[in-house]
Amino acid sequence: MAKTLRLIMGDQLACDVSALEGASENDIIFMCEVSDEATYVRHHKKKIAFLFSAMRHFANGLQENGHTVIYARLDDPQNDAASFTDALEKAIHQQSVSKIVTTEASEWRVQEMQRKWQKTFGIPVEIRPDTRFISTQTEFAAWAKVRKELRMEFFYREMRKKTGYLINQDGEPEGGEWNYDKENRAPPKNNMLFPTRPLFEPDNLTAAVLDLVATRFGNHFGDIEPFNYPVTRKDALIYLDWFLVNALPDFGTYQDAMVQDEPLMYHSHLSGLINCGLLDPRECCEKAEAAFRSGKAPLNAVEGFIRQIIGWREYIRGIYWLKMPEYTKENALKANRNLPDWFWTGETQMNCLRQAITETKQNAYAHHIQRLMVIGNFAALAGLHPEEVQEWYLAVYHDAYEWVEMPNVVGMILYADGGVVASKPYIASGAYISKMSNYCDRCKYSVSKKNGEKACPFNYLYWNFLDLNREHFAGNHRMGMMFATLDKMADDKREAIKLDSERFLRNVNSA
Ligand code: FAD
Ligand code: DLZ
Ligand code: SF4
Repeated sequence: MAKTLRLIMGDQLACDVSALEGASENDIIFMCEVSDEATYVRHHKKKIAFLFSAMRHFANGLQENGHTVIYARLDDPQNDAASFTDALEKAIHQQSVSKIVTTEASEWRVQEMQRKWQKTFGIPVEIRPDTRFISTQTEFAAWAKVRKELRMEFFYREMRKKTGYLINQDGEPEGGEWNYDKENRAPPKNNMLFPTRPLFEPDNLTAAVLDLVATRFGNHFGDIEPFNYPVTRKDALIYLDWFLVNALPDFGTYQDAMVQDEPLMYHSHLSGLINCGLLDPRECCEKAEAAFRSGKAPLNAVEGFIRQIIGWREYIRGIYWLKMPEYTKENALKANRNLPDWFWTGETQMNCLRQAITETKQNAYAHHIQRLMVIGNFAALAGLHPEEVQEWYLAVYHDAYEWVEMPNVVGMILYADGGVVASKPYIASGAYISKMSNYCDRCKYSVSKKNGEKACPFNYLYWNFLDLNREHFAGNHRMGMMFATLDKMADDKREAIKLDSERFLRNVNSA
């Protein structure tokens, strides 16, 4: 009997994903581990292990609920398919499939494949929208079309109205303001104690995946052990509920703070779970709003958290689909330096970068301000090539998929899109990192020194960046003050900045 095959990809692990709508007993649900997905960039070992384990648990759950699931494991000797297309071709022939139902892939690269399947396989392929996002691509494009500047803040307000999150009975934003970001910038206090996270011991299934990944992808970046991520819907919900009670109340205030050897602080660590489908963005926001309404978390924390999800996350996705495929090649500032070697080892004497990259290596995670104002800030100031930076961010984080990584890198940290995402570059000298962290106390470089071999490199690179890119930012009113300060500097000071920057960048691998 001819059958319908429903494909579920590794970031579609939700029971209500559109490809499963209307599934009947006769249908085959197909999932596959394929080497191309793990190697088109050499993903962190923990990311591959996380997804394979989550996929296998998800498949078991579907089977327990009575579905017929065909699951191609990477270590199955019969599975020689390298790509989704190869794997599907094999399954179609083996199972006499007459139709494919799939949810649109989250990435351009995979959507290109999906668009070809109908012709390649000669059977109908139904590509359904991904309803897990709050805004559709059409909605975003319509919003963007009538605006000169695509600022997140205004899109976010539309999302607040659409969802009704933190909107009071009069239709006004809760507390009278749309955005409480100004209350979310406290530096860390001394000797802060952060709540201890629940850890999820690997079960037999996860242990087998860890062995597989260690064997097949042992030469990829990152540590595989210890591995204690939640990998099931049940554990993901435990993790979310833990966050709401133990970390959300302080999430807002210390959102921009960084502390030595504290990789998570009050951050949710939910991005990987949301992006792969184990958690729904709406349920995260609704539970956070309930915490506010019952007096368990303050408004600045809950608004901040909801803004990250329905504001930044949705906006970033909108930009990706609006600007692809050209977006990947953007390089407005003509940055062309290679990534320093220590991006792959963490072995640099700049403590802020050593911390952020070492934690990335250990956990496949760094929190937002480390990604933005330490690693990203450095990448912009040092003029690293956007495509190399994109590849790095896509490979090293467990939550990374091109749709979310690319606009954050191209638009937010590198200003490579010429100002679509950011109205001015997110750059700062060492003073910012010193104010927002306790990293500088443990650094070989001195944050108070502006020039010379011992000076914090962020200090001179910051002014050097402005000097080098002066023409590009000439008409940018938000940067007028920065250039006025630069212009007031004595000539010998500006010369020292230039020479320090050149010396540092020449020897960047040993910095
Ligand atoms: P929290 O700080 O607890 O925030 C809550 C949630 O808000 C996150 O889980 C995430 O879903 C969402 N969120 C917050 N900021 C953003 C943002 N800028 N874009 C999209 N979603 C956001 N996030 C990814 O999910 N995947 C990526 O590949 C990724 N790459 C990034 C690259 C750069 C250069 C930068 C600056 C940011 C990137 N982010 C990415 C966004 C953000 O840093 C991570 O979502 C966040 O650090 C994940 O940790 P968390 O779950 O503890 O987040
Ligand atoms: C990231 C990833 C990896 C490493 N491996 C697989 C895989 O073997 N099978 C799979 O279905 N998905 C995997 N993924 C996630 C996909 O890369 C992701 O679903 C697509 O890129 C979405 O466009
Ligand atoms: Fe980073 Fe500079 Fe501080 Fe060192 S002194 S930790 S390089 S900001």
